[in-house]
Amino acid sequence: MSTKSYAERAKAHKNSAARLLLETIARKESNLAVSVDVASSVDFLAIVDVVGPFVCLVKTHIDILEDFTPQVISDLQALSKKHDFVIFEDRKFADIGNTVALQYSSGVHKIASWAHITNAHPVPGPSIIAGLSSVGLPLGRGLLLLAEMSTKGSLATGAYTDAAVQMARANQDFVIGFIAQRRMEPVNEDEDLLVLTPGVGLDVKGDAMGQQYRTPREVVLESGCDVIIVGRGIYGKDPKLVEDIRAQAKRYQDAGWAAYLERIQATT
Ligand code: UP6
Repeated sequence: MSTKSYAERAKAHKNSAARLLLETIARKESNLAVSVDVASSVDFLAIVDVVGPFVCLVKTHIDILEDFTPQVISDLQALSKKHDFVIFEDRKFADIGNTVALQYSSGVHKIASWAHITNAHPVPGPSIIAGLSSVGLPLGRGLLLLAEMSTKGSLATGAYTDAAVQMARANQDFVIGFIAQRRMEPVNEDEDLLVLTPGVGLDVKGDAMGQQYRTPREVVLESGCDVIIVGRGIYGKDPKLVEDIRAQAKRYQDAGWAAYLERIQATT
């Protein structure tokens, strides 16, 4: 369990993307990330604008947008400045180093040019980090490894998760942490690998396709995670119900922050 505040950790972190995230969390008193998984660019930008004040980070699946143009990225970047949030493209890279370097830098989406943070499955081994860092490290980007997943029957457990942690430890210039369900205990005081956790919901326990939800309190206080990632819990009723989305974002921000304060108090 981390005994340090986000602000203290920001000062000590060596990766600029991790520092930016930790500073933003501390400044906005929000460990909430919203995952904006909708297919229309208009809906996407409208939701980002509404949740922006309440979040430290916006998580995208940019390939979901059916009317994508590069203008969406310019608009997203403008909203990131307006509301002070970090951008994480949840690309879940999973190929050989040469291919992921091309997927990260090129194609229609040019992810490395705008996403402060992206992520990868450790399944190909350390070469996936070499490929992605060849593009992202010179740009000051950060990478998360999927050490665990929120889904029922996930294969990312046990020795696989342990190997992901070892891969992260060996590449801490570029790997800033994990997508996981719990904190991975550090080997020493200097190690600070962040844990961003999806599968968070206050009202339901799962969906019809294997997703499993835990509460912000379970995730942040009991499991020691750093950021709660919430998608449909915030905009699921109807992406056009702006007042409801705002209220839900505030509700999750408050729940995530209360759990963090309780954790810090419990450990000091
Ligand atoms: N996500 C998970 N579980 C994982 C990894 N990633 O749910 O282990 C991502 C999904 C989705 C978001 O791709 O974008 O987090 C969760 O959305 P939800 O809150 O609407 O279920």
